This record gives sequence, structure tokens and C-alpha cells, in this order.
Amino acid sequence: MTEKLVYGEVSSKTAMELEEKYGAHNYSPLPVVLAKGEGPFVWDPEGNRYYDFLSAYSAVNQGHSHPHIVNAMIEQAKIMTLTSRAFFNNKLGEFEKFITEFFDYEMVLAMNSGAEAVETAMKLARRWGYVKKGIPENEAVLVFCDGNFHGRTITIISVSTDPDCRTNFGPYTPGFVTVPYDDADALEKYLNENGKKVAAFFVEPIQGEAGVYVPADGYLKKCYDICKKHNVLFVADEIQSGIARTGKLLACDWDNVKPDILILGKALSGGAMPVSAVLSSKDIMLTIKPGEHGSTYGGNPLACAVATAALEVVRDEKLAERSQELGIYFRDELNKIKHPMLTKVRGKGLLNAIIIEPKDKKEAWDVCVMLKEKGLICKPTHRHIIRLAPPLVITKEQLDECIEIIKSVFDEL
Ligand code: IF1
Repeated sequence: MTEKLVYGEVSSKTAMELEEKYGAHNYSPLPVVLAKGEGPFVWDPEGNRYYDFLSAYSAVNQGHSHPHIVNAMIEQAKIMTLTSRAFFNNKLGEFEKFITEFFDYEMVLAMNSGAEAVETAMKLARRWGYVKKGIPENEAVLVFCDGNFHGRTITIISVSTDPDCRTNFGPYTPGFVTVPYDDADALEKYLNENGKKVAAFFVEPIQGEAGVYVPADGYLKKCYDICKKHNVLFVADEIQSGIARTGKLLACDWDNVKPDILILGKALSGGAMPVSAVLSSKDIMLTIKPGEHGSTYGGNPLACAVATAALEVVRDEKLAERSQELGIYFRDELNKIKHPMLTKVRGKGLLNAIIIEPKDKKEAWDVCVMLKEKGLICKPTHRHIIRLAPPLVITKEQLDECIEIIKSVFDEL
């Protein structure tokens, strides 16, 4: 018996079989196939509707296929999509002005994926370390945090502490150290002993992959001050935490910290295409000279149009305020669920997680499968943590419906 298809020409079953047979096995997706998205919703080919509580790892903060972003994309695609940076294009400068004013920085360097922006920030920090701080050639150290996630390139995984990310991908890029996360004293101790050779400290204001790990209030500010004391750049990877996800435009805003280098990605395009960016002062940015860094697609006119529209949505729909208000309400409601398997609720804004204590062989994965059956999709991280991060355009009424779904799953467990 074949189920009738509502979206597309391929059933869920066929789609999964094709991926299994022809695609690299570098993921283990939840068994759900998505064929259409709109706002906080996604649909499978058979027409079943789900609330999306992953939001493509916070890339679709503005909701799926936001009309303002899609329109900007279509209009620009009709005119011109790519020029390369061998020539000027008439969209890039305008976008650069817009994004630097939006985030209050002097300059921006546009890239595509998050990993590329992180690599860009690493190069920029090292370059600054040599030409401005005066670190001896090839001796610059970049300090990162244990449990970090910054992307998948060989250089980035070289500083990862997660065996899944790094095992058998060596040899690794040298020049990195890690200190414990949420431990400003550990950073201070390291810089007291080695500060002269350190160019920068890289931090996720909230560690996403580690399990939505929210540091103590004031941690970022303390780290920032320690960095200033040692003439070390404070670099924030806000690829996941930024752009209204945590209830402020940037998660660093919670501590009133302005990073020396700010890394953005994901929601910078609202999920329409890969767009990332690195922002900094002129003093830092201009240490990279023509011909020393770049990307074919970086700063392409299509990306500029899309990213501008994506940020306009964040501003015009007050997504940071929404995220903040709904986040407080959401955590309050989740905390009302009394169940031995639900041991902790944490998060900021609409970047949240529940910690699951396995029971009767049921783990976080099984909870996610049950949620999916009831129309809400999300994904476990580290076996016992479930990330709950809906698009920020979700309404209070819709969120209430989702809370009921979550409650009903725990009632059945
Ligand atoms: C995957 C995680 C989230 C990021 C931060 C840089 C990047 C990411 C803070 C790189 C990417 C991803 C990538 C995605 C899963 C996802 C993820 F679980 F792996 F950690 F979101 F929590 N900095 N995060 O979170 O950006 O190059 O991917 O554009 O499947 O690897 P990218």
C-alpha cells in the first residue's frame, strides 16, 4: 500500500533509502523526511506537520522560508548572483555598511559557512598577533575552551576536545590550547604564565554542541577583562548563539561585552543559503592585505541581499525581545513537568535544553522519537540532552501547543 504524497514526488521511505544507499554516512538523522517548511512548521512528503524545535541548529531563527528573505533572494537572483571579488559588485558595500552599523563594528569580512568564518577569525587573530602584538614568528597561541564546537575543518577540529570530531583526522594543526569552559580563573592562570604569546581567546557564549551549556553570569565579562589585561583579543563565536537566539541580539550582550572579533553565520541568512561574517575594528581587519585571504562566494550579491533581509526581519519583528519573553515562559512551563526522567531545564531565550535521565532503557533519543510521533521534532546531543530551539517567530499560542505535546510525552513515559 502506498501512502498518498502531498509534497514532492518521493516518499519518506524512498528518501531515506536513497540517502542510505548513495550518501555518505556522516549523520544519523531522526527518521523523519522534511519536504516543506513555513515559519515554525515543517511537513514530511506525506503531509504530516511538525513543529521544528531544532531550527536547523539556529539557522532558521526567522522561521522557514520567511517571505521577506525569500523575496529578496528571488529578486536578487533574477539580476545577478555571483561576481567573485575580482570585481566590485553593487550590493557588497551597501551590505557591509548595513551589517557593521547593525552590530556596531567598523569592518566586516564576508564568508559562507560558519567554519570558514571561524578559520577567517583564526587567521585574523594570528595575523594581528604577529603584526600588532609582536609575537615572534610562528609562535602565536590561540586559546579555546574544552567542549568547544567551531566547525569541521582540520584546523578547527585540531582544537576540538570531542573524540568523535577528531579521531583519525590527524595530524593536527599546532598552535592551540584549551582551558576549561566557564572558568575565568583557568584562563587567567594560563595567560599569567603564557600571555605574551597568546593572540586571542575564542569562546562560544553558550556552548551549543556541548549541550546548551550556559556559563555563569559575568563569565564572559571576566574573560574579556582578563584578555584586555594581557593584550589578547576576545573572539566570540556567535554562529549559533547570536542573532536573537538567546533573547538578545548577541549572547555577549548578556554580559555587556563587545568582542574584538565577532563571528556570525547560520541565521545571518535565515537558512536561505550559507552566509557567514567576521566583524572587527579597522585596526584588526586591515592586518589582512589584498590577496591574503578570501573566497569565491564570499560577499556575493545574492548573499548580501539575503543577509540584509534576514537581519531586517530580526529587527522589524523584534525577534530578540520575542525570544527573551517566550524563553522565560517556556522554561517556566518545562520546569512544571515533574518526571524522574526530566532532571534539568536550562537555556537562554529560545536556546534551551532538557537533561534526560535514562529509565527502563528509554533515552533522550526515544523521547525525541515520541515527540516526533506527536508532531514536534528535535534532536538529542550527547545521548542525554535534548535541545529545544524553535524558530523565534513561533507565537505564544503555538508554543503552548508544543508545551502540551512535551507534557503528554512525559505523561506516557
Ligand atoms: C553539523 C553542533 C550545533 C557552531 C558554532 C561554528 C559552527 C557551528 C558555534 C560551524 C556549527 C553545527 C554544525 C552542524 C551541527 C551544528 C551544531 F551540534 F554540531 F554543534 F549547531 F550545535 N560555530 N554547528 O555551532 O558552522 O560550518 O556548520 O556552518 O552538522 O556539523 P558551519
